[in-house]
Amino acid sequence: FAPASLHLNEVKFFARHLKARRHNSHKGSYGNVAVIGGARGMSGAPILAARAALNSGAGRVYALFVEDALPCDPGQPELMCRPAGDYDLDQATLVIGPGLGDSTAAQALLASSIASGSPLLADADALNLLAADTALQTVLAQRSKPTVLTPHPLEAARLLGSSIGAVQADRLAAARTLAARLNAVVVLKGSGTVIAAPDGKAVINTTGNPALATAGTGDVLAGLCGALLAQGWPHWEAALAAVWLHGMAADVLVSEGCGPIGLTAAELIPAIRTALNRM
Ligand code: NPW
Ligand code: AMP
Ligand code: MG
Repeated sequence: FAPASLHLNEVKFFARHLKARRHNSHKGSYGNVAVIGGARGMSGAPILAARAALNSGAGRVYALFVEDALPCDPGQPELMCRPAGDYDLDQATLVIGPGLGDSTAAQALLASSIASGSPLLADADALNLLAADTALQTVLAQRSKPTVLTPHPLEAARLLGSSIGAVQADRLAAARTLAARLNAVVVLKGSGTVIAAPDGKAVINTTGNPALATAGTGDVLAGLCGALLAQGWPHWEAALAAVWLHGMAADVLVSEGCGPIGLTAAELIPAIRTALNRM
């Protein structure tokens, strides 16, 4: 059956999931996000995801490093940066994968995250590790907590055991197959991002542009979606709204002359915050 397209009206409808900021609320009211990644040479990826989560309303955000934990992020000192082994994975919505690498420690963190009782978003290297471990795929498919996977076409191809060409030739089928097989909401990224659920429903996003074709924008999307999950959004709506807002932020920035050439992933973050508040 045909997919729906995602338009502003639907997104305004989702806004009911935005938690009202009650006068007597506190940081504990808006959820914890723990981003897990940051192998050597890729600390930027979890920092971008963690900054995106913080600026998208999560009450507390941890950046957990698989190796060489940064003492802090001087550009965003609100983040709590620490070694991943020092954190109880049941205490937060988990965003695992940005810059995670493929070390034994990374594999163990992915297995523990999947086994945790926390909502989970897996991206980037977490998906590559998952692609190489069919037993872990079975465990993932049995999770009872919300699971969101955000592959780009090559990550999707690795999970499907196919090629970028095959994924791109039928993006809807690729996203639906993965969603059904892994029992997760799947966000197949790229121009016309497809969001698919295990029951076969699927939506094609209408926002976004090639300004997003730059390093780190996927990491920002992961952090944004993690923040919505942590604030209590159901995972289908969180994935739809995150993809829509991420693309809308890029569209606004391009209209202001900040792209399509040279937009950076970090610049997306305040634009996402504005789009979220306007929503
Ligand atoms: P090509 O070039 O066409 O053959 P990889 P990665 C394809 C971290 N990062 N349509 C494309 O293939 C990430 O979080 C760290 C079609 C492309 O070359 C990961 O952990 C950063 N094809 C790790 O790096 C910032 C598409 O996939 C290839 C496509 C590796 O992630 C950067 C890339 O896939 C990065 O986020 C599309 N729409 N999109 C940091 N600052 O620390 C992608 N492809 O080889 O898995 O590498 O995505 O860069
Ligand atoms: P990643 O490859 O993980 O860094 O993710 C890239 C992000 O940018 C995803 O959200 C993609 O959907 C988005 N993106 C990349 N290229 C385009 C494009 N040409 N049009 C729209 N969105 C794009
Ligand atoms: Mg990525």
